[in-house]
Amino acid sequence: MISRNTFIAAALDDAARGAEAVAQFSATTPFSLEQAYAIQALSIEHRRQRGERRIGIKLGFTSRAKMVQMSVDSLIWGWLTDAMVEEDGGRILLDNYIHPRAEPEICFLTRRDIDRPLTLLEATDYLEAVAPAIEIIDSRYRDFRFTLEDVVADNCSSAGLVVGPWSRQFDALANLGVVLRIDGRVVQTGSTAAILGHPLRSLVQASQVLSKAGAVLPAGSLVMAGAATAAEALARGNHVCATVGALGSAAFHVA
Ligand code: 0L1
Ligand code: MG
Repeated sequence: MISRNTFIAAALDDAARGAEAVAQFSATTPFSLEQAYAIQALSIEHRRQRGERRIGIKLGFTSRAKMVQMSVDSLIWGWLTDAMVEEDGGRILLDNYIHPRAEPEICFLTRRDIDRPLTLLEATDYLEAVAPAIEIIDSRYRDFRFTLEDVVADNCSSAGLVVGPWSRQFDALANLGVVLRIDGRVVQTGSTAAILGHPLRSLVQASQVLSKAGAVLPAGSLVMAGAATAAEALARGNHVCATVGALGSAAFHVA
């Protein structure tokens, strides 16, 4: 008989592939956060078996705005794969998603293996570059309703990412203005300071969660630091642009 973890992982993978929502699993039988990360690992294994490659990790709920929007109070993390990357300035297909939302983020490119918990002072030594980015989240749960355990099992709603121009402006990161525009209209504003007080703290947190999971993030990986604002729902025809101060912008069309 297959285990419940295996069943949930396969159901979430099917939901993502078929762009069809499922009901929350914790509503029938609650499961622990530890079990949720085990389910997440199993669902990533499905992607790996289809030829997808892990390219980094994302942190979620790193700002008050996101925690309040989704009524949770803990930082979470999930895996990014090569199949999730969408081209900057390109178009995404709405039909590939269930009910996608966009949130403005910062993306880090690492230059050394992250194989132990880092301090804030060490963080920039581990970085090759930083870029403005947009995360496309797409909960596999109906109506975007989930518990913390559900969303972790669902790889933290990870669905797509668009990464803008890379630079090495690490000193500027503390308090950059963040603006999300849809069809030219400003829909969200914030500051990079909203990401754990300083986005580099996301890298420190990333190193801690990886160490706890017994995982090493190889040099050349991406780390999505988390959103500075709440996420916005997407509709066909939208042009979405996130600007992060001097780092510049990332953008895409929804077709
Ligand atoms: O901040 C995040 O990226 C969390 C994503 C998971 C929750 C959500 O779907 O909003
Ligand atoms: Mg995010």
